[in-house]
Amino acid sequence: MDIKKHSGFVAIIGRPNVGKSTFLNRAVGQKVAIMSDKAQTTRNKIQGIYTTEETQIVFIDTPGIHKPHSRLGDFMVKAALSTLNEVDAVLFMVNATQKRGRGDDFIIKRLKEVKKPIFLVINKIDQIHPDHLLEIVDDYRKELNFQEVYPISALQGNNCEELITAVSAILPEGPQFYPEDQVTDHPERFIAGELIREKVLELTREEVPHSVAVIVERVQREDEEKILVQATIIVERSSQKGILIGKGGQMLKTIGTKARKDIELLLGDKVYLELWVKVQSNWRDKQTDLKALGYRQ
Ligand code: GDP
Ligand code: K
Ligand code: MG
Repeated sequence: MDIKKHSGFVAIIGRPNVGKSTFLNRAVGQKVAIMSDKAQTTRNKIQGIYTTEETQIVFIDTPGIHKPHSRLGDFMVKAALSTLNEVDAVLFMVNATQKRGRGDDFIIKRLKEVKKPIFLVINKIDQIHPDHLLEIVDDYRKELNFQEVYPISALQGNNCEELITAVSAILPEGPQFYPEDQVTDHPERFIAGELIREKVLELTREEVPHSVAVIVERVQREDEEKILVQATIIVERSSQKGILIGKGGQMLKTIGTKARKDIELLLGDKVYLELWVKVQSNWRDKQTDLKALGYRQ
């Protein structure tokens, strides 16, 4: 007997830091979206692909919807909103440890116009007392109709399998879109750049804001054992360049070492990573620069 195959596209939406990337990475079992405790680290639509014999779910990690402050911000909001009309289901992720806020309400307003099944995913339940759960569910239920409600911990894994199974069940019957060993359709170059950016945000704390971008110029096999990766970190001010390089180059070295380890996991080979830092003021507002950096509309 043939196994019935279901496949489809599922958007994950939620305000910054609710745990979208963490869930996505857990679902596909590999690091495809960067995680950070700072808001708005995910800029592009990253597709994580979950494949079993019966199911293929192509997850789209939408950038957090927020009030735009620049061209890049505006781009991110538009990208997130357009995604909602192209998918088979939407996961609306909220943070169990925070009250419903303006960010959630902004999304709810948009979701009211979405005709696709919406799952309410209440994340970070590892941090709350179970008694509070019903209250949270009611609070969102009075705003929107949900297909189903799932309390999860993306970090610890609780209920994630169940959520994936429930989502699979409502996807249309049809062939799979991607080969089963493919977890993302983004080029490895892009992910490598995201991994470098993740380390920058992690290690520089408040000093270097989100104005940092990373361009991976080259990913090239050097010999049988080694892959050369060359990348440039772009900042807006020379003071930020100083911070990134650090005393005697120490900061850049640490960023490089940490990023290299992750890129080695990604590429499955030894990596030689060369990093540069370049100042380019106001890149966020220059349309041409955005295109050059790969943020296509
Ligand atoms: P995103 O902005 O929605 O993609 O959120 P991230 O996946 O980057 O997560 C933001 C922060 O929340 C990170 O520090 C995660 O480790 C943390 N986080 C995500 N999921 C959980 C969870 O289930 N429980 C706890 N305690 N923390 C979580
Ligand atoms: K984040
Ligand atoms: Mg994210």
